[in-house]
Amino acid sequence: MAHITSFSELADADIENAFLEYGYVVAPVENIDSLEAIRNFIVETTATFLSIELPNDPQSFLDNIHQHVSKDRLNDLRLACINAIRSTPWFRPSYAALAFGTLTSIVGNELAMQRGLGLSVQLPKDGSSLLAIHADTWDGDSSYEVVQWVPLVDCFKTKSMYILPKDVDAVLQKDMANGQFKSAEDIFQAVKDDVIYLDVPYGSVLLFSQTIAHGNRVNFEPSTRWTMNCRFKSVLSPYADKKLGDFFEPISIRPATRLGLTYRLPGAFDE
Ligand SMILES: O=C(O)CCC(=O)C(=O)O
Ligand SMILES: [Fe+2]
Repeated sequence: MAHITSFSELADADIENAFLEYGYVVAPVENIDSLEAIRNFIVETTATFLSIELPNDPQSFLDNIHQHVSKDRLNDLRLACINAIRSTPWFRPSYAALAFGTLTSIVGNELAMQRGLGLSVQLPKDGSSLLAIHADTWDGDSSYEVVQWVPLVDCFKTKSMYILPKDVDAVLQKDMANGQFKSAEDIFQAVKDDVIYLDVPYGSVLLFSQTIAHGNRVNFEPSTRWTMNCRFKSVLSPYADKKLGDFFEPISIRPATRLGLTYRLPGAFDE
């Protein structure tokens, strides 16, 4: 085994540097069985909701769901999936397993995980459930949070989300401070030639810093987008509006921290 002589050799330099340079990384999932279980669960819940037979090909079923559901029933379908996820205890551990090594490199090994997972379903050419350009920190999220974004179908171009390059984002945030924009659409128009639509095929996971402006537009691909998202943060890092206990749940706390959190100095030392 190589003799370690610097702390940087103990880190996963490629992942750390990529995350710092771009504000995101796309990595292969670390546990494909968990990903398949997650996708099958969503397929089964969807087939039950729509009263249709279980398909042989889950990917093509999800990609083509717009042939079975209209946009006025889409939110009910989404909520049926979210409720089914909520009452399935294996779902969140499986979700965390998809990128646990990468999360450890980027966030740490003592983690808090969002309790309620997000699911986004976007039918082709449907503008009804879009997220305008934003950074979650503008609206009360802590800058220590990272979003784990998992596609259940291949996501690319407008079937995916976009993020700003870090240098463009830095200029944007300065211009925003100068009060230059009247609306989110104004902001988007100013940066629309610079946004990067992320290429995240099924079988990979995107981890991004929600301090950098991002969002989505109408899906102009001929297939439906299905993606999940969930926030992770280092359990002892500062919280903003979303608190430990209600929004976040600790999922890994090491024994020394457990001892530290419950330790009380003997009375005499407090005085
Ligand atoms: O999924 C998207 O298109 C955007 C997701 C997002 O804004 C978030 O997870 O913070
Ligand atoms: Fe966001």
